[in-house]
Amino acid sequence: MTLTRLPVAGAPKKPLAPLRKIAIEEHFMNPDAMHPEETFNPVEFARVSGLETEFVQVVMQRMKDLHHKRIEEMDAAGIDVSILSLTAAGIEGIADAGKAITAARKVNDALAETVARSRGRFLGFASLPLQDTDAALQELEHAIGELGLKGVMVNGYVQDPDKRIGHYLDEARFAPVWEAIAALKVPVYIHPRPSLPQVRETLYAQHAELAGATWGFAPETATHALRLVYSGLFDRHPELTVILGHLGETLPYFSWRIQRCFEFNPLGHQVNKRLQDYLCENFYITTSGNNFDQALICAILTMGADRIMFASDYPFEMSDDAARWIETAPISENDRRKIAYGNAEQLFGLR
Ligand code: GRE
Ligand code: ZN
Repeated sequence: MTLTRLPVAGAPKKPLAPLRKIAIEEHFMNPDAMHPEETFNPVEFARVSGLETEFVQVVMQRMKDLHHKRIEEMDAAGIDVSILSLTAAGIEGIADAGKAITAARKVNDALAETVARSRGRFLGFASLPLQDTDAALQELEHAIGELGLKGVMVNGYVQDPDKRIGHYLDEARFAPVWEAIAALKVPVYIHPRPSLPQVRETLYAQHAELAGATWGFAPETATHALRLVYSGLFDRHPELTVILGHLGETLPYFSWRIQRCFEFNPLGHQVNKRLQDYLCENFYITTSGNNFDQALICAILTMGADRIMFASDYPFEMSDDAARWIETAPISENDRRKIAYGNAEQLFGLR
């Protein structure tokens, strides 16, 4: 008789403890709080985001569920806590400031209730009516100070009443908001939204399939982040923390070239540090919707594992795909734990 298998003498009887996770970019929508013609028209959402309508229909159902299937999916993925945020374009997409103010208050109050009822499974990011900075300051105080939300979600540029104009957060009008955020010591998540119509009509003409999460969201959001850096925001407020999704919207990969070209061509802009330094000191990135070993390793080599947090980008992605990926990605166990939950615990004061 020939035996071909080795004896399993000391095999552990119990499986290893599963990797617990905190997920940082997990979206919901609140149709009750929003004005239907302002946002969440599924056909319009599909059109501007470059999505198939069938995909949007499923995503919208998953989006509205804050109880059953969502919790089941979290359990199956080993996600202890999800930090919930209003999906893009959210409050930022509302052209009318008055409507934005009302909607933000409703969304934040309802979110705080959902968090309170969740027995610790949910935390939340606040939405701000940035169309009116005084109102945004009030809402910030309410949402963070009174409701206990954990930071601010900003879905890209803030809509001007003129639909072809968007306001990026480096504009001077937002200076008091950044000051208040710095004082509160909470992070700001800058999430993609579709580029302005004139960009979609030109750069993505005949190529709606490229305008959204495939590609267009990344340069849109990376540019927003770079505008913050080169406006000197982080020199004025070195304690600010900005979070980017999708493993940094390409910035870790491109940071050397940006820095290099900026050094030769600053065109009147001056900042104190290298881009890589700002990425390491003022930014966190999440793994949302980018379960790619090579990109993760680039991000670790650029920013360090201390600056990366797990996210699944529910409901646009399957949480269990993201979970199985981070559980087996070719990185150290120490880095895996930091990314899965440790960095989030530290940043959001959950320990
Ligand atoms: C996201 O939240 O990342 C997202 C959208 C819209 C389409 C696809 C997608 O907001 O991943
Ligand atoms: Zn997202």
